[in-house]
Amino acid sequence: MQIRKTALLAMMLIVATTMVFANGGKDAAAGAAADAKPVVLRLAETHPADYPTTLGDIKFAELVKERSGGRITIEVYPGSQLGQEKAVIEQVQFGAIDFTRVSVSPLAAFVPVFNALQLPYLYRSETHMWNVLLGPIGKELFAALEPSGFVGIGWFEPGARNFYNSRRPVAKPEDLAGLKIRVQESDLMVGMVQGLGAIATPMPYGEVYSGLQTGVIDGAENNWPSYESTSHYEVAKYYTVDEHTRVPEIIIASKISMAKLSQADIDLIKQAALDAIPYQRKLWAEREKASEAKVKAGGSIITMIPDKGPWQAAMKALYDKQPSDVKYLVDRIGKVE
Ligand code: GTR
Repeated sequence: MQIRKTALLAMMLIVATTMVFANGGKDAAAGAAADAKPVVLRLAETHPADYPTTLGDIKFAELVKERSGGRITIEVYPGSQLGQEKAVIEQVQFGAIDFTRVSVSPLAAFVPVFNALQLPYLYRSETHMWNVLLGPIGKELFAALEPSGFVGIGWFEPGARNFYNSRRPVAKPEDLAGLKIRVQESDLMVGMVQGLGAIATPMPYGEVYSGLQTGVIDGAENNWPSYESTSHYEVAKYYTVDEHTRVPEIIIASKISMAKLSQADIDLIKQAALDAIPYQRKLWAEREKASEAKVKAGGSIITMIPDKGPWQAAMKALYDKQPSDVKYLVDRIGKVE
């Protein structure tokens, strides 16, 4: 009797164990099925569909789709359909938009240490900037995004920014005196324009054309492709090639959206963004030339600045008033090859 009881217990144990294992297997399969569920994510872009940076976003989305076997779709919404940059960054922060490609300038209003990447005359060249972005400093800055609810995904080429206005040719900083210049929604950019003796007006990108047209502002500043694609050159024909900043373009994701993905998927997304860079940079270089030719043909009057010395000197106060974490990074950026 005792033996039969023990045998029964042993059998029950085997059955129970088998059930546990079977169930464990089922859970694992369910996990894999959940991973395999298609995901659709949205990316907000301010530029029009044919702009090199938007095409870079699209390349990034294509790589993600291909490498996830069609499982992860990133829909790119160009032309500020999802809002202007500052508003979009806020939405990314609380998870209503999954990704955005923005300029570091408005992002620095949320994560101020990013000001270290947009100070005037910071980089010796485009190559210097890329070495900073793709090196340890770029990685540290990505990490600095996380406490504010963002995940750093990738960088794109921004070109150099130049001043333009509707009033007069500008050949030296003093020529800007009294002009109302639109800047991105960034305190650092306000400080930069004030340092040059002009009146800074922060304003969303999408409002600049009418601002110039109605005379609410006299000028703005941007790279050749933006000056051309927005048609600002039609209403502000004096363009000064002072190349005061290179403000990196960045793709960020919402931490809330990324928390729903596996680490393997996040890694796949980051690698895709990295691999889209050469494509965007190639298109960027082509568009810079095409835009320059187009605005010149359209009647823009170009002032070259061979000696940037006086412009750089006017920025000293801006450097001096940076907090210590920014100064520390600026110092390290200077040492990057
Ligand atoms: C462009 C940049 C945009 C936007 C714009 C602006 O160069 O690519 O993301 O920041 O400048 O001036 O607002």
